[in-house]
Amino acid sequence: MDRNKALELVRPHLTEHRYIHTLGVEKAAVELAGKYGADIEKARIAAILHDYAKFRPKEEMQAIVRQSSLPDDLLLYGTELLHAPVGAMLLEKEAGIKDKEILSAVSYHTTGRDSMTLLEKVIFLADYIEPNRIFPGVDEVRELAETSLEKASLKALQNTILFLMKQNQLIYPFTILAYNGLLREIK
Ligand code: DGI
Ligand code: FE
Ligand code: FE
Ligand code: FE
Repeated sequence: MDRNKALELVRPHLTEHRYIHTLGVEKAAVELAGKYGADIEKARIAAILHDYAKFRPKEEMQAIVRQSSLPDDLLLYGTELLHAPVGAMLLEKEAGIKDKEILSAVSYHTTGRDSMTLLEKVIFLADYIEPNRIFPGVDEVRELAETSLEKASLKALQNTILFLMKQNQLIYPFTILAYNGLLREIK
């Protein structure tokens, strides 16, 4: 899949705001891939595709989780998480994307997981630091991203976990496993 095909594929599924975010994730992912030695073209395509399912109705995403091999415990943590694994599933089934590295980077871009691959880290972090993001703490993560993919990803996860806790939101176990995994890698 080339860049234009990927952009054509996602454009009808995204709002203007989310499309601009997607282009920002592409830029950040290409930079991170270059800096840390990931496959630049895979990072580009995974970044463009990462929020493919963001606007699917939640009932549709829940039905896909139930009908597919995706873990059913995803249904117990709110609906915001679902667009990542469901997006990977739909990209494979609807759009014929076969590259497992790209699909797993899409699948884990929201929560992360234990022992993340290089490409998974690149997309996870690019989604967090892309140039249009403005939330508190993002500049600190951008600075860490200059020197360490793992330290920056860990800080992003810590911020997300703290944010979720302050809002009394459930934390998906993969989010915690990603945190533990990165901390172990750094130590
Ligand atoms: O899709 P984006 O907005 O670009 O970013 P994203 O895919 O990282 O999704 C961010 C959302 O996901 C945000 O609302 C927080 C939520 N989230 C991330 N980890 C968890 C989570 N929500 C729950 N309930 N539990 C998690 O572990
Ligand atoms: Fe997302
Ligand atoms: Fe299932
Ligand atoms: Fe995103």
